[in-house]
Amino acid sequence: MTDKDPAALLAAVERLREAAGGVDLPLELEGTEQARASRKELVQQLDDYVLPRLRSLDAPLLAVVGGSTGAGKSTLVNSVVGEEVSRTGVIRPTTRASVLVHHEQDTRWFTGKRVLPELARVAGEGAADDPGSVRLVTSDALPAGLALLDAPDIDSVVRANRSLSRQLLAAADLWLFVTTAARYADAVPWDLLRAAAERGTSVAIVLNRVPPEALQQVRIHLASLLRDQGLGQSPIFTVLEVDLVDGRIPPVHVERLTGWLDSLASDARARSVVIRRTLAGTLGSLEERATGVADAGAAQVAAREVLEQAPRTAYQDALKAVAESMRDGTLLRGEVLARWQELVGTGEFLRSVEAGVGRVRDRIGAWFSGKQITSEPLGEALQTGAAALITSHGQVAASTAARAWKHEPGGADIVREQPGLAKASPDLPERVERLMRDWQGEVLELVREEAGSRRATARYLAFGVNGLGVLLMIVAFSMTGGLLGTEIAIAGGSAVLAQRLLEAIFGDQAVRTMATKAREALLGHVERLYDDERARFDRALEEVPVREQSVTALREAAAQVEAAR
Ligand SMILES: Nc1nc2c(ncn2[C@@H]2O[C@H](COP(=O)(O)OP(=O)(O)OP(=O)(O)O)[C@@H](O)[C@H]2O)c(=O)[nH]1
Ligand SMILES: [Mg+2]
Repeated sequence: MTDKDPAALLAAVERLREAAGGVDLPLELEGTEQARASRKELVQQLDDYVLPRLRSLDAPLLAVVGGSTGAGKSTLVNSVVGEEVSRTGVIRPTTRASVLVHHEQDTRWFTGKRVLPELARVAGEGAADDPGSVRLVTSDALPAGLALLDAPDIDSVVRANRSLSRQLLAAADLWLFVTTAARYADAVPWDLLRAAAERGTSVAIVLNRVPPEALQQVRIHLASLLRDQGLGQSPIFTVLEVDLVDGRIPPVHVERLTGWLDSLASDARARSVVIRRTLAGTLGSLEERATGVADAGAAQVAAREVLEQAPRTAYQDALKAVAESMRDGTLLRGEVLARWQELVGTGEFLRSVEAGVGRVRDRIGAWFSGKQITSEPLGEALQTGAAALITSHGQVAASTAARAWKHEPGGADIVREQPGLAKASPDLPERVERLMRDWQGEVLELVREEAGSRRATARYLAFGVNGLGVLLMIVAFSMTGGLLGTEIAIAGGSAVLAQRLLEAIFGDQAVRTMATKAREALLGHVERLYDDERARFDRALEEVPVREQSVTALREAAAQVEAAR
């Protein structure tokens, strides 16, 4: 920490706290779990330690006693204080919740939520085994200005202990690391010590339970290990293996340690050096850690964009496929063709129609008059065919989009939680039917409007609005691009014939316009329907909010802290 503007630094760290808490990591991507843990650690350390420390640099120094289970942490704290403030035991691990010992004068610093705000304060003897609590104990044996916190172990099988002890160590001005002659080379403590060294945290080591005959050797070895890890400056306090008196180490054996703690407490400068060293180290680590979280947030944004795109593509493809089938005559085959032939017959009439528009005009009325059959079955067949097409492409789109999600990072969980996404909405066929009815109404309206603008001819009357509507549907289902009105002979020429018949009544320009309108109206309906279907995917994504802006905010806040520290 430098002498830059402390208020600016505090404000920047406050912003960083908000921004880190605001980053969204809801999608299960590779590394997300790790990123969530990093974010939690970052946010906790800012709340537990960095912010309170920046707000009051002169608050008591908090020394957290950490180490392996059974190393004698609680025994040591009791011995330093000269009374049993923390339970010790033979069952591993013993300590589950933390105990914070401080001088009476310092009470105000710890009763409130200034530090470790997540932990409930428990006073006195009460059962303090809830890991979410910290028991506050006052002691005259400790000097004012320094508090000791007995933490759970860092390495037992109890996961809650491990995470709480790490949280507590992250809130320390000073790590008081307790290890034993038997276990000082264990891996877990060294991983933590290395991290502390890298960060610049103030660390002191207590080498406990040392057999007198091994003292020299073990101490030298431990010192060299510490040097290797960049902790050569950390003081080592050795405590000989002795018989406990009232469960405590006799004062003479912890004299050096208590003496050092006393001098630290009474020397404002020395205390400030320890405090600022750890604080500077932590402040220096913030940008990198925040950037790591921001990167994870950015990966979420990217993954989410991919997830958004997949259903869009699927439903666009479905709409394209429907449009294509309406163009290429697919809808005019099979049942439709059969009904059409029923209506107009085959062969001769068709050939006569192809011979020329003029002749058609002359013959239509005659040809149709007196026929018993109606255009209804044809209209039915047309609509049923189109409806089936629209429904099936809607179903394909749903399963395509869901399958894409299954294979995209972060998407699999959503599909697993909402298996219904893989199928079209249950009421899709119903809605398609309604859509076709609406469209039919519009087609008839087109015919009526066009007919109304000219006199009601005999030919018009011969077909009736419904019959002409059916013809218009046929033309609409066979147009290439809709605008050219190209006379493509499809499905036995039914489209050409329908077009000729309509043209005979309305003229070719009007027929082109009507067919284009009819076609576009239907595609418009289908597009809206598919939009609704796709919205189910959008809603599923809304439940996993990922805001790019929260990532940007975190990056900016991290850079501001870096500039202000
Ligand atoms: N003889 C002797 N026994 C000790 C000493 N320190 C601790 N013990 C015993 O070792 C056992 C564990 O001590 P604790 O103080 O409970 O250890 P801890 O590090 O707090 O353990 P956890 O709370 O589980 O993390 C207890 O039975 C203590 O009585 C010591 O210096 N000498
Ligand atoms: Mg303990």
